[in-house]
Amino acid sequence: MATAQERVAALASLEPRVAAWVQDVAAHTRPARIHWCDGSDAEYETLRQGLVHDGSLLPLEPGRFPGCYLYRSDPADVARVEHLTYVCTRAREDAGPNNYWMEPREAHARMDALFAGCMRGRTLYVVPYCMGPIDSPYARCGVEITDSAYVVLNMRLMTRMGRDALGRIAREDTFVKGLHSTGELDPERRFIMHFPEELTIKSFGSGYGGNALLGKKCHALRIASWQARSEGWLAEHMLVVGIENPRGETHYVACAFPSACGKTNLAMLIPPARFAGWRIWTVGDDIAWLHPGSDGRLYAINPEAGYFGVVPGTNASTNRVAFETIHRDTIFTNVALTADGQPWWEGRGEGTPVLDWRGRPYDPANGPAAHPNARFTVDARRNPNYSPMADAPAGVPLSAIVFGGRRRSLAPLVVQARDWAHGVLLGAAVASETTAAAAGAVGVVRRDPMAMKPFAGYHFGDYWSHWLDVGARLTRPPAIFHVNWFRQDAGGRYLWPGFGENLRVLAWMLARCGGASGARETPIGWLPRPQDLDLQGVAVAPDALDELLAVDLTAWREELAAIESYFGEFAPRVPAALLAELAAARARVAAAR
Ligand code: SAT
Ligand code: MN
Repeated sequence: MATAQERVAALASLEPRVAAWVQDVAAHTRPARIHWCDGSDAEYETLRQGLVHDGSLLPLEPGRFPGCYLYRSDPADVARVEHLTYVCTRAREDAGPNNYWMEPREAHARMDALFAGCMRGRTLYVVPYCMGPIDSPYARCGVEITDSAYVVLNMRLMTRMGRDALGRIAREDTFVKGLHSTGELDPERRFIMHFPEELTIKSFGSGYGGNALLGKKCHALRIASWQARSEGWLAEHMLVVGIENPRGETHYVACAFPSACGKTNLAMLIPPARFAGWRIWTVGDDIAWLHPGSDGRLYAINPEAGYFGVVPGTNASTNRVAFETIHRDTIFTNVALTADGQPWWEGRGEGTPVLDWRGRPYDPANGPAAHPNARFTVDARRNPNYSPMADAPAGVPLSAIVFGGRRRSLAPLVVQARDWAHGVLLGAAVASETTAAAAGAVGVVRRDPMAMKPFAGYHFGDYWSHWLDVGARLTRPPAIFHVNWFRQDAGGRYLWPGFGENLRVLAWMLARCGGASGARETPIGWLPRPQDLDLQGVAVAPDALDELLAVDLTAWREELAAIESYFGEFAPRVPAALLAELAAARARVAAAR
């Protein structure tokens, strides 16, 4: 058997460009050791044991949660930090008003100063990874250098990581370089910098999720959206599901909702009793790369290989698939603990917390027991409904694209766009109440076009143009919809039950795609009439339904004016065709009574 040293040498010799970069980084960061990750089970086990040994991973009660561990992040490092996340393009305008921008030389200088000597006494891990099925022409590779073993474990679960990825990198012209150090976890010395023109990411000072697992938001969305624009495809913040009807036909749908708005729940939806014989197959729960196919349809792959989902609220009735999936081989981050060492979170439905997410004796006066952005990391193949098409190199053809936001009022349960360009308007106008997935105030309405506000790696005006261009290349484009599962009445009660019942809305959409269900035309698009939705067996009061499917023209007049002034922030790069769509929508609303 090869020694660890021989294995490293063999891996390094596979790819001299990576080896040269690793040497440069090591000379600057001064690690005590360098470890090239091969992605093997044995390596995973060794790293995991190391973290258990030093106390950073806590094994959970093995009877109910075999192979599960708890990781507590630094209490000041629990979410993405958008105000510290930059897109560093040579021309400021290319990053757009939707991104924080820094001049690339200055950004490199700042980051290099932070990285100088930062790995002294630590191990530098070289993490080669592939985003997307390893043999897909649409997949793209990267290498993350990190000094966090927790990051390595998560990258192993979230990406195709190790030897095969490195082999692919050796055959390709480019790879994304991601450099990460947890530093001292000092929020004052924390930055996540993107250099799309150099296919480079530098992230310092955070060990959390989207800040540190560089394959995820940094590569698969910010850098990839930039690459996608020049290569003619789309990198989107979307789940992808296959919806199989009782006749055995499966249609694929991609849905863009902001972080912590239920993408994972929808991706793993369990049909209500009324929909016996239907099945939902998960292709992905967070990110989709979309490519026009030679047949004029739009194809999706999921660049990820695991789920980094919100834990609180997950239980047998909200998301039984996720609930069962996370009972083995799962890393929990920032959940609470019961007396017998089980993970606990608000909405788990059983057990009592004794230690909160920070490891303190649980006291409700300190807030929730589990952090509201507590997460699970688990291999997607553990999901019993993992789509047999999830690893298909060509991806899956999309029948529909669904945008959505979390809005107490205004946006109806569902509306269908008139055509692709109108759908781009619906996507560009997405607004949502903020959630705990990002640092900052929760519950404030903000515009979040295509749910990409924190993730588009370039100017939104150019991004909308690109969406229109991609649509123009599709002879059989997916239909586009907008949904809002989060409507509330005056008393703050949800009007729609959500979760599995959302299939009723999805079924209407698919029937629309096949021309088989009714709708009424309104100034904001096509809405189902109450009789168009299958509501048998669901408790929605008739007046709640009326409210869910109403179009309040006065409110929409204001909304469209607000959208116009929002678009104004992106002038002069907002495409004329999008402004024309908006003007047409305003004219329709103005003409309606
Ligand atoms: O922290 S992550 O960016 O990975 C999760 C999310 O915000 O969707
Ligand atoms: Mn997300």
